[in-house]
Amino acid sequence: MTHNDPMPTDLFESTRHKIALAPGAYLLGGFARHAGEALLDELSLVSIDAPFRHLETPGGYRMSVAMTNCGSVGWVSDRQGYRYSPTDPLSERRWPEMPACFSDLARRAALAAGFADYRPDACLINRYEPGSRLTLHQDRDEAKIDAPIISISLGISATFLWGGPKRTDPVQRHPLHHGDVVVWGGPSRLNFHGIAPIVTDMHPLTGAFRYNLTFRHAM
Ligand code: MD3
Ligand code: FE
Repeated sequence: MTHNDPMPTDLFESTRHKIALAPGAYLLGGFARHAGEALLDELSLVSIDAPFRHLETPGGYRMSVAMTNCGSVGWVSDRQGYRYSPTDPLSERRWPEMPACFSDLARRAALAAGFADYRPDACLINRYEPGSRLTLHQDRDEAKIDAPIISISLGISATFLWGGPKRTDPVQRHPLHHGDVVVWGGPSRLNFHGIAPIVTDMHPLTGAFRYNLTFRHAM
């Protein structure tokens, strides 16, 4: 190689827009953009079998984010608490299978962030409309807490809030756009995080909605 050659940043995938947010946490800007249409087509098939619904929190509140799942288990909430369930409580059938383009993309994103052989068993799908928000929380219902969580943002943009290991730690804001992928592993895996209330907007592929896929090693 001569001194003029471009730097080979990554042998496997373009990670030109890889930003370290925290130890073990990376934002891969636009990593999933090329797959946006395919992901949204599969998402709409999943939601025919397992429709989006507003879950109830253990405290009795209706979540403003609508959710569904695919994979061998799905995240659910009701008056009993939060848990992973192999069946959809609405239909009492198994959740739809995780589409191959979902698991492929999650696996490639994990690899780009340094996590080899990522095999998620759960994909929670969140649907946001204007005003929907996710208050600061930790994701700690997963059995394999050392495996990273991978998030793919689709549609209109959002402001991601992320703090530290304590609820009272200072919160930083970061915009998430269509096609952005976040990989949360290592020491930041249990950090508090959320989504600020969604501002009205339009996206050519999703209209007034934002979708977020999160991949987890739940069982
Ligand atoms: C930081 N979803 O589903 S994804 C969730 O955009 C959730 O729908 C948000 O938080 C969304 O639980 C944010 C980014 C994310 C996911 C998991 C994390 C950030 C994280 C786990 C630990 C720390
Ligand atoms: Fe979360």
